Amino acid sequence: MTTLFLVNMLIIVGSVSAAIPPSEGDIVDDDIVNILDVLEWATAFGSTPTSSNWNSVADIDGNNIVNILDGAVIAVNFGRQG
Ligand SMILES: [Ca+2]
Ligand SMILES: [Ca+2]
Repeated sequence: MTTLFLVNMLIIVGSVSAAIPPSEGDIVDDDIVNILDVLEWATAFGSTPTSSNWNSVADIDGNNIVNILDGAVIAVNFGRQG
């Protein structure tokens, strides 16, 4: 009974956390935070909405500039898989 309950909880928790949203660093939305997301962020680095290299998804904290704070979110979540 208790074991079955725990297994069910793990399944529920696992399914809820299966996908990583772009807001947690998965800019290239493939459910893993890796070098591709870093490259996408680096390409947009320093950009604002009027820049030719602007990428709204890379602006993770939504302050209209892609900078080190957005990169920090990627760094914190680097290696995570959904
Ligand atoms: Ca990714
Ligand atoms: Ca930002």
